[in-house]
Amino acid sequence: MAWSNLPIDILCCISSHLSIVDLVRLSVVCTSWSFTLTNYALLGFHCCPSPWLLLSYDVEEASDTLSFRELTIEREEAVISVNRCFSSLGSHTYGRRYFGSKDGWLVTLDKTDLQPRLFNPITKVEISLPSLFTLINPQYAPDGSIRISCTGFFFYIMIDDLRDTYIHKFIISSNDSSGIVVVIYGITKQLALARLEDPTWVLGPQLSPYSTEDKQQFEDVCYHEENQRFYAITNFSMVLAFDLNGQNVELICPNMPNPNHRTRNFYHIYYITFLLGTLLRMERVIDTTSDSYYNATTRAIFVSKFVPTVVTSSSTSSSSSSSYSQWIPVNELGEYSLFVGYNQTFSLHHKAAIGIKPNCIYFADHSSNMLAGYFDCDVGLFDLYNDHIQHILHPYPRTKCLPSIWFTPSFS
Ligand SMILES: *[C@@H]1O[C@H](CO)[C@@H](O)[C@H](O)[C@H]1NC(C)=O
Ligand SMILES: *[C@@H]1O[C@H](CO)[C@@H](O)[C@H](O)[C@H]1NC(C)=O
Ligand SMILES: *[C@@H]1O[C@H](CO)[C@@H](O)[C@H](O)[C@H]1NC(C)=O
Ligand SMILES: CC(=O)N[C@H]1CO[C@H](CO)[C@@H](O)[C@@H]1O
Repeated sequence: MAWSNLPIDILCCISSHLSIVDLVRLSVVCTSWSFTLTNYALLGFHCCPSPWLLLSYDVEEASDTLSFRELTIEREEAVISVNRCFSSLGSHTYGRRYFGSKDGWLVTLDKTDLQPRLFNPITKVEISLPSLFTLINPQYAPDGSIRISCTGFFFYIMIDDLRDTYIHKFIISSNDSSGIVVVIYGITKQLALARLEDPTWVLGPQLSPYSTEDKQQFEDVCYHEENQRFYAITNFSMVLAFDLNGQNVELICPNMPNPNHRTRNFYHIYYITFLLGTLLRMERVIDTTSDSYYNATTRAIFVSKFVPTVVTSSSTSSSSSSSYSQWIPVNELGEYSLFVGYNQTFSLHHKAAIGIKPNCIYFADHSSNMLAGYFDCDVGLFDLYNDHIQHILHPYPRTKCLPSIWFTPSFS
């Protein structure tokens, strides 16, 4: 049989062992393979997922080029390797900041109309979301700043800084017309939701019915496909679940603040995700002793799994029963690794994915302050087997720049 006549099932099977880059190479071998692979999405071809890093020092806002670094392992250490570059992207990227999302999508955001878009750099498909100005409702001051009211106070922000200080993270459920995007935004890190084709954002669940801590704020959100709900965690470790309309809010875990959450020398960031049906919380401990705005460094990441309400009733009196939920430490992610940062948190299986170590948490940049455009250069991995931290990039002082983020290329 001629190579060009290989049955589709065999091509499909081969593709599942290839990286996306090799799959693209395969598609240009001959017209018949090209035809098959162009219709790839319909046939359900899947290549190996490979995490890429969009490095902040490769990002230039006034540029129509996007370049990603691949990850590999050399002598047991994770390193960044080949550069994958996409050029001539024009208005898809020009003047826009990137946020990670999922399944090959980036969220891009410009400064002037604050209108986020989902963009897939591989397929160049782009989907617009409503402008975040529909949410913020700013008042313009004569000096070019804007006034935003927040819990009875007013803040003044230069309009140019709004995007980089005020918008923290986007989490998407799916890319079809029923897809919902949640944004974490504002000084007090609140939630809002939009359907991909909606004209406006609507406010998400509020903390007030569940907690009286006014200093509480949302830190991360994840989406659970099976029960079609979002789960949001606050910096007091409280978890709320809500449906695709932001309704039917359920308190999953009450406040359980870590007393050391924010000390002079350390602060903690929570991330949340589901792995094999279990709700996991990652607590990233960041050392700020170097006392510099862009040198805060990750020292450890603790993973816990959520054990829902256990009802205990005392044997002496049946009326005295108490219920409690718990976070139980976990030091085994099986063959998986997790990726956290300015991104939707995600997990990859090390045998299914290319170039990653198992049982690790890969982390990327974060911000330890609210200064516009200052991010701590802090990219590396934490190995849960031996609590070893490896930094992939060395901290370097930077002036205004955008954070590095994880990305998994995909055709979907
Ligand atoms: C949560 O964040 C707020 C605002 O940054 C801060 O004032 C508060 O101390 C944090 N709470 C905890 C438990 O870290
Ligand atoms: C950041 O840390 C590096 C080494 O860890 C050091 O060389 C550099 O001077 C520090 N920069 C600042 C601004 O503190
Ligand atoms: C959304 O994702 C699905 C697969 O998850 C894909 O088939 C579809 O083409 C995507 N839609 C767009 C507009 O990219
Ligand atoms: C930019 C980026 O890192 N995006 C990743 C964030 O998380 C999703 C999974 O939810 C990955 O698929 C993305 O590639």
